[in-house]
Amino acid sequence: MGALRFVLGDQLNRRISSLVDLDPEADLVLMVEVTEEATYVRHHKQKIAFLFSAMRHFAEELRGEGVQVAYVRLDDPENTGSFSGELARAVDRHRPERVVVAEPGEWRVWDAMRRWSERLGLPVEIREDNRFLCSRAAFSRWAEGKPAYTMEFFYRAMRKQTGLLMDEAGGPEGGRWNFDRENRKPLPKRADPPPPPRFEPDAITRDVLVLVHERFDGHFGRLEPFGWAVTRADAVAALSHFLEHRLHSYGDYQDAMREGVDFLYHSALSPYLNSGLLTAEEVARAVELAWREGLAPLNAAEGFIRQVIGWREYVRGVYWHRMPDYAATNALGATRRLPWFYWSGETRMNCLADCIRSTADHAWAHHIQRLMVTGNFALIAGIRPSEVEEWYLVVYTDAYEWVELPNTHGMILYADGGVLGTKPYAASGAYINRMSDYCGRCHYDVRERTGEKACPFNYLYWDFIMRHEDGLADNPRMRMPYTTLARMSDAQRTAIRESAEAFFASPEMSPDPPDRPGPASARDVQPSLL
Ligand code: DLZ
Ligand code: SF4
Repeated sequence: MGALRFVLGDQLNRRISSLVDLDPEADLVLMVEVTEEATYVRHHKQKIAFLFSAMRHFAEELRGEGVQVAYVRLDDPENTGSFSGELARAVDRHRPERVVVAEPGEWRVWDAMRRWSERLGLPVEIREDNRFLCSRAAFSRWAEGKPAYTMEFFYRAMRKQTGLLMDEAGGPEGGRWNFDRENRKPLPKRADPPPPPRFEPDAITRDVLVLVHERFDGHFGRLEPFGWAVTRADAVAALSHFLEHRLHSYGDYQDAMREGVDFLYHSALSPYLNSGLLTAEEVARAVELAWREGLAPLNAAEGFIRQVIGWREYVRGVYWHRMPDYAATNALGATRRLPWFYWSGETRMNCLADCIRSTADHAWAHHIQRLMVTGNFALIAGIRPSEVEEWYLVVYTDAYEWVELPNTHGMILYADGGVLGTKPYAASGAYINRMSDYCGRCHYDVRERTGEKACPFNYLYWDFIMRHEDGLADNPRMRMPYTTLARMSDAQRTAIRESAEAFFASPEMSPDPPDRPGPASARDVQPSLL
């Protein structure tokens, strides 16, 4: 036979570089469901189900085209459980001339992949992942020698490169590159955002749901109801629904939160983008067209396109440019264990309870919940980066390390000391109160700064500011809080310190499940979840 083309679970695109020159007569496509990928961190049940079902559908589509596919199911008795093991077994079985694969999304897999050729005694061609608009090499050329990787400049270069939202004179549409200032409105009471469509599980998905229920029942999150699109056609339908029903208000309310309204005006397309069902380019072009046709204002289209061709490409670039060292830093010296409530959702802090509930229900939460609620809390409470990172990688359907690590390690936790962001995104309860309706139904009082009833975000924020005075007070973007801190009396500082200490010692912050004391980590416990 000709080439063995290995397609990983997050590479489900017919135009991916590893398939562009596929010869259906001579080549074979290999796809494998393997325990190692599902359990190196214990992914959310819906994330595994989404990917297995999308993989099985993709294999069916290829077969429908006449392509030969070797698809190894998780419950195949001969399954060795790993990418490397399954590739070796497939090479033994099919004796290809060479292996072709697109570069993976995680350093760990890349590291193994680089050794495949030697291990197999066969040429292994690792091709650039052409789903990204900026290659790893192009990003490194852009970043090399720069003292800071300023996302805004990267984004402008991407706008010029793609021509997206550029006017005829070569400038940005609307005369500005960035309309972020317009995109911070709280949600008005009367707003009633239509949720994204749900897709009824077909026979393939139902089979996968049974498998996930049997094999991964101890993993975090609810498996059902399951409503993600698992085919390209349905992902395209989800994109159309977003363009028609939510894009128009995406910009205005992208930072808003409302209890029990999980999707607001967000697209929830990230699982499809990151697994290959949709590409960044087609989604960004569709959004631009929607704006040109008058379906959405410029601040919405620009805000969305910035996330897709700016931020998303940028974090991937930083990841590959800085790995493997990037993950190892802990600039703020955070060492506290991740509280158990991140897994159980059982906390009296209403904002956190709702964001974790949404995460358990859908394996998804929107960016401001991830950044300013679960993320902000982990930052100001000083939670150990590796534990927070594992949580983010586990719980979200769209999470692969290339996107999760820079967002968590850099953007949320400032553990990279400012490679990605210019300051830590720390905020007190006032921010959450301004952008949501969470505080009205909370056990804690957002107006109180210290004491038992005070919102923990308030004293943890000021405790964070005090703890890091040495490292952060000179940062020009932190001038405001340090000016306020300088005006605080010793008694106020002591009260903050004492409230924080009492909270850290309270059951809310325990890293262990209430009925199971002792060391526990997400890897070795069975969260009995929500
Ligand atoms: C996330 C994931 C899971 C849960 N399972 C599989 C799998 O069984 N087979 C597969 O090919 N890919 C899976 N993935 C996605 C991989 O983890 C992903 O391709 C790597 O992290 C590299 O990006
Ligand atoms: Fe969250 Fe504090 Fe508001 Fe409660 S009072 S919902 S803990 S911000």
